[in-house]
Amino acid sequence: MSNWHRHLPDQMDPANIELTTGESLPAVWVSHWQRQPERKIIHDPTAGWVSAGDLLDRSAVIARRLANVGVEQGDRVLLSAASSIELVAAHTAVLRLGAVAVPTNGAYRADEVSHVVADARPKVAIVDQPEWTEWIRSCDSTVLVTDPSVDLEEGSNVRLDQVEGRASALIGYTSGTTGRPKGAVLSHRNLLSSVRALEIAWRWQPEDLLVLALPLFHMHGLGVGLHGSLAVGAQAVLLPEFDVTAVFDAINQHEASMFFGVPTMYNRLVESPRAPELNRLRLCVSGSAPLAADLHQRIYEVSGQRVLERYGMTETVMLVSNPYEEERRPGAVGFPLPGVEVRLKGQPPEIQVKGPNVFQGYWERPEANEEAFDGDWFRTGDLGALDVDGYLSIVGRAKELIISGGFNVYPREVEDVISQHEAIRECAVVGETDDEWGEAVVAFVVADRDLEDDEIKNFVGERLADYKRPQRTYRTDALPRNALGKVQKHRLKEQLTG
Ligand code: MCA
Ligand code: AMP
Repeated sequence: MSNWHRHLPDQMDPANIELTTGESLPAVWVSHWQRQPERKIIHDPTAGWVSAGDLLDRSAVIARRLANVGVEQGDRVLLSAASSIELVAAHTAVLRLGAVAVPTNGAYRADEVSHVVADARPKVAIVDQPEWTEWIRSCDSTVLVTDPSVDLEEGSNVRLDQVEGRASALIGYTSGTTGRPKGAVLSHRNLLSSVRALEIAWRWQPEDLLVLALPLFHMHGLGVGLHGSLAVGAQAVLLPEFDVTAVFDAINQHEASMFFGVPTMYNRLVESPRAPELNRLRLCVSGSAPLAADLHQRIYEVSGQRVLERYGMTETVMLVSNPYEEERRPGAVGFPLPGVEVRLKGQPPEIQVKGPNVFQGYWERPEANEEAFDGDWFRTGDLGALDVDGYLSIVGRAKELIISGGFNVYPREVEDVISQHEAIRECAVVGETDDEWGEAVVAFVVADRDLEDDEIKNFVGERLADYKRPQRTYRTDALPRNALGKVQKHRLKEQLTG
């Protein structure tokens, strides 16, 4: 299925769509910056606005500093910090140098950080949490750790913006069924073709101003929000954390036109007495987790805003989107974006995808790559259905995954940690339907003794990111298993709903 025309403005011919011509992300960004150096492009609450010319200069300085400590094309640079202009300058510098950004979730604890460091082997880490220095160095003492100002000595001139579209730009860590995150390697072409498709489909214009409260260490905030704004030559206002009042204030103060968020954010925005202010925006987009049809409707009722839901993945950037002009159908994710082809294969039908947006494969994981592709189709692990009008819906997941507030949690990773607890004999982790988080992580345990409510939560929180902590723990005498001894998680979920 590739009915891209559903996304195109009337006069645009699908045959003439050229998403990339082999250029890199920074080549596109820099061409905007050079053309209008005085234009204000990114705002953060501490530094105010940065102009295109300033970002051009600042990213060049940082690129020279990184080059001076030995970072070369293809080398990895880990980045993890709250959103700020400093972080944007560092990220764009890494890409201008031809190095590969490894954005890393700031909620990670020591073991999770060590895993990324050991796997990606970055030359430099740019981080804003002091304890990460110790965690990174104890894993690999050769990594140079610096804060987002990247206050290093500047070397001589280096050639910037030289990489080609097929070069690697970013490694996004995402887990598989094994629970240990794998690095999805995305090229400049992958990332650029996806934002070009969104530019067309969402009518993204240089006049647009995006309120960006998503973290810049996952694809949604970074690969869509930031890269898109820079590639279009539009503006973005960064919020270092999501706060309902700050979002509405930013919409008003900056006369914003767009907001991108996960359903949990919309759930909080719609509860606010200021919810009608959402109608000042030209476009509200939701993704990363299913947007409940009744939340979609509630937002419309209080604000007149029809949220546009889209579907993406770290490995594929953005895949499918509701149309801008036709009906934005609640409960559906819409049509494949320009350049993207989608098919449903197997029983139950799995969503498979190909296109210039599909990643290069998992970093140093040949076996995982074998499993992830069916010929040249990438297997998303999501289950889909098409309605009579051709809208795609996500109806389930073939992969074991919990999505809590837009963050992915792999049950196996949490189970491995709970199993280390001295009182636990066995455990199983599942997602429980939850009004605020979409799904909440919960644990079923067979334990030797009574457990305090927060005991497992705190035990996991010391070892894994806070959003992976089980919000509730249920004690049971035995876990339901099939004849082969495999835990029947669907039966545990039935207990929760029944
Ligand atoms: C925070 N907490 C969470 C989560 N976030 N617990 C479960 N799930 C979460 N997602 C914990 C906090 O540690 C805290 O614990 C308590 O919940 C309440 O914190 P609060 O301050 O209310 O939360 P918050 O800091 O406001 O965070 C909520 C959030 C955040 C803004 C919705 O989760 C978020 O930024 N989500 C976006 C994730 C995202 O960018 N996903 C894109 C992935 P305690 O009270 O014990 O201290 S990319 C992707 O999926 C693909 C490509 C796609 O399609 O986009
Ligand atoms: P990630 O690995 O963080 O990139 O998460 C990708 C996964 O998020 C997809 O495989 C889907 O399961 C899920 N996802 C993203 N967008 C949506 C959406 N609009 N509705 C339902 N699930 C979504």
